[in-house]
Amino acid sequence: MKLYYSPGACSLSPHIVLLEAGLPYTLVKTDLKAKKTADGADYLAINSKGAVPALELDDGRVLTEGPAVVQYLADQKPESGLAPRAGSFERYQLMEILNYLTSEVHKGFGPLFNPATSAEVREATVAALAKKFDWLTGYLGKKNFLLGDTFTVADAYLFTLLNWTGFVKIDLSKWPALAAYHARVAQRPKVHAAMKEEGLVK
Ligand SMILES: N[C@@H](CCC(=O)N[C@@H](CS)C(=O)NCC(=O)O)C(=O)O
Repeated sequence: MKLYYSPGACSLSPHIVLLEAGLPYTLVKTDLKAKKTADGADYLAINSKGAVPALELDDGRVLTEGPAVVQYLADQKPESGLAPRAGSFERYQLMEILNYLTSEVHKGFGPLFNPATSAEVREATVAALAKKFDWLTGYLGKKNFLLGDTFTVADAYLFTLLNWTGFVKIDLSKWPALAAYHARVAQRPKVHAAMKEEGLVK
């Protein structure tokens, strides 16, 4: 399988999942502005939406949209526990939180990555994200991971999103439980390995 990624982007989530699941993969770095892969191929021909992640299977089929990609990967290694069994209530709870992360949290960061965003819009965007972080704090509660004691694909996604607070200068220490969660997940060997492969840590 090939994972099309950009360093530190939301594609870090499936990258972590590939490593946690122990699946073989190759990484293809993608220039999101130029819409070109590192070897000069037209990225729009791979994913016409122009966004990462995209997962290319060995038979050439391509799957996009982070929440779908990570569930596909987890289902290749059910014994990894990275996703509850398909069809179980717990699996719908995983989809519930993945959907929240993708539509409410991930997209909530959008204006903060746009250099044209005004100070007023930035302030409103940070205030809206703060409410999502409050909610996530309550949802996490005293659990180690989003769904309980087991690291799942949802944790790979939330970790990736919380990582962005550093880039956009949101002080995560205002949410001590999320900051502790982020630090805990960062220590997982496979998470560290993914960050290292993307050049995010030494
Ligand atoms: N709905 C997509 C969104 C993916 C997305 O927002 N990717 C960003 C990086 S985190 C991207 O590639 N942005 C560049 C672009 O859309 O042109 C998903 O969940 O996978």
